[in-house]
Amino acid sequence: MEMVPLAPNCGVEIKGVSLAQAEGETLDAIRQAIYTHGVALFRGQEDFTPEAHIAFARRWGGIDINNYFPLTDDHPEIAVVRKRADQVTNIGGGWHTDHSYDQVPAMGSILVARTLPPTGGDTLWAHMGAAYDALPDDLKREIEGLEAYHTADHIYEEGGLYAKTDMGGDLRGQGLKTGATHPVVIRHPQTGRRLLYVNSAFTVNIVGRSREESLPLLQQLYAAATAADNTCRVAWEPGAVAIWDNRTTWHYAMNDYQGHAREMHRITLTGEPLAA
Ligand SMILES: O=C(O)CCC(=O)C(=O)O
Ligand SMILES: [Fe+2]
Repeated sequence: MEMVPLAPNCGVEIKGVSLAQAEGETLDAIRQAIYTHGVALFRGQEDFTPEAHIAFARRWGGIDINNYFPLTDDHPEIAVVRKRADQVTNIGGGWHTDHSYDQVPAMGSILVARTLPPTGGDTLWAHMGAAYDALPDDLKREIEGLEAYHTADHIYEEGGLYAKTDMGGDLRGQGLKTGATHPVVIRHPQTGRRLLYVNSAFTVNIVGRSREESLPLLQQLYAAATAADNTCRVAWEPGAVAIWDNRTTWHYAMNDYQGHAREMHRITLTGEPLAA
């Protein structure tokens, strides 16, 4: 197994492993690399079938079923992240952290490229440990001990962000109500590293402050989070798989392939409660 960083502060490519076979010490090393680098890219995984995808996720731990994305007919564990050639809107086309609106947010995801556009459709990640470390000391002091409220309702509800687009009809769960409170700075459950844990998609306000009062601080943190130094970018190819840690990273799916279809298979991995 060989590990090559994707960028100085975010992401790693892991070479010389077959995810369909990985278990035991190999799986432990993969896990550790993802906790540290935030996201790992694996190329040449042509034998990572839907069955292998599910089996690998079970070897990792629990599977969370996503409440909003369409599921594959044969495998309810697999969510379909699909944009048809005639659709304009994509899924995940803004910086976000999956499932931060759950009180026990998903640990991460395993995303497999199934149908790719001729060019474009890259995914970007930003490392929230690097983002926290780079904050000025006075801003670190200002956010010490704060908590924030997260929900997905404004994104997925009837009349919400997606419902207003041509992606609205594909999504489920419009009647669901979500809401969770997390520290603004968490410690990674495995590595102990301090991570910025607010995001522009699902974080609504700082606990004890209105949305309006919260926005200046949140926007300052969001701008710092996606500084180029914290990010990495993956250009997909057939057989590529990415596994990321939602606590450690944000991600962003580029929507620069209008007129072409793109389809990814995602399994969401169960996480644990987060603490400061
Ligand atoms: O399609 C992608 O590259 C990522 C989409 C996304 O945000 C997700 O699967 O959570
Ligand atoms: Fe996402």
